[in-house]
Amino acid sequence: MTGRLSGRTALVTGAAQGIGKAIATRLAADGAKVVVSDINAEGGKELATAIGGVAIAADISDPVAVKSLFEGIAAKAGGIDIVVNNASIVPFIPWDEVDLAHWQRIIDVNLTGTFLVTRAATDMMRQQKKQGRVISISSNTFFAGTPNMAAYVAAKGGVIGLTRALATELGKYGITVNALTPGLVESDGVKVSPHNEAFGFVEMLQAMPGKGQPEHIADVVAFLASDDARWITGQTINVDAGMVRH
Ligand code: NAD
Ligand code: 4PL
Repeated sequence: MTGRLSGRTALVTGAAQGIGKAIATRLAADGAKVVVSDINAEGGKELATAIGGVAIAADISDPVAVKSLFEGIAAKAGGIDIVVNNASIVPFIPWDEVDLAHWQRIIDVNLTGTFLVTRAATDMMRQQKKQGRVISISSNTFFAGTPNMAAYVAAKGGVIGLTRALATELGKYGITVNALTPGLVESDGVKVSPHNEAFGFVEMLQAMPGKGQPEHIADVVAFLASDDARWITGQTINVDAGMVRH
């Protein structure tokens, strides 16, 4: 397929469902060869088959699994041009129930997992001596201070910090590093969680009516992955129908 991403290989983590699935589908439609990765191996395989991609299962919080993910990418895709850090746990947990075990699990997956994948992906990009794209999915909860997800909000702030620092260090290699902050999105995960009850409140705060959809996020990721976004780096693009302004 030809498109603005033809000839590029993209890794999308957490791509078996929700926003990650929409991102993988959109990047494939733009012509990219997509590596669909998820801790859910079955869901990943199903999507890879549907979009003509390659499925490689991995828990991004496990350094051994991330190492074998990138061995698989080298063997099956020959390299990587675009990495989309999308995999996360999206908890709903009041502060009084946040203990050390919860905190550590959320930081391990949502922040350290993003580090592990980004470490390996940018090393691979630099070996190829080509331009690269790092795109990480943060959340507008970092701006809003949304309740019932304190560890999540802290981890998402960490992703923005990593984005800002890494952009400076990797610019000279032609690698751009950016983050997106979606607002509440009606993803597969959100639909079956208490967050699904928040749409009324969130829509009241949005400048535009409607429920956020995975495709609203995927379309902006596709732009950041494209050559049109070559002069954008270190930025956080807020995609939430104007719920917050930053
Ligand atoms: P979701 O729960 O529907 O899907 C998340 C996917 O990540 C699942 O397929 C899951 O198996 C996978 N995953 C979870 N832990 C993993 C791990 N350790 N290793 C590999 N894969 C793992 O979530 P979603 O709503 O589509 O969210 C996707 C991204 O968007 C997340 O980073 C989330 O924080 C962010 N986000 C979501 C919303 C929202 O309202 N849905 C808003 C802002 C940001
Ligand atoms: C506004 O990232 O951005 C609920 C759940 N509400 O995960 C999020 C808002 C949630 C969000 C998010």
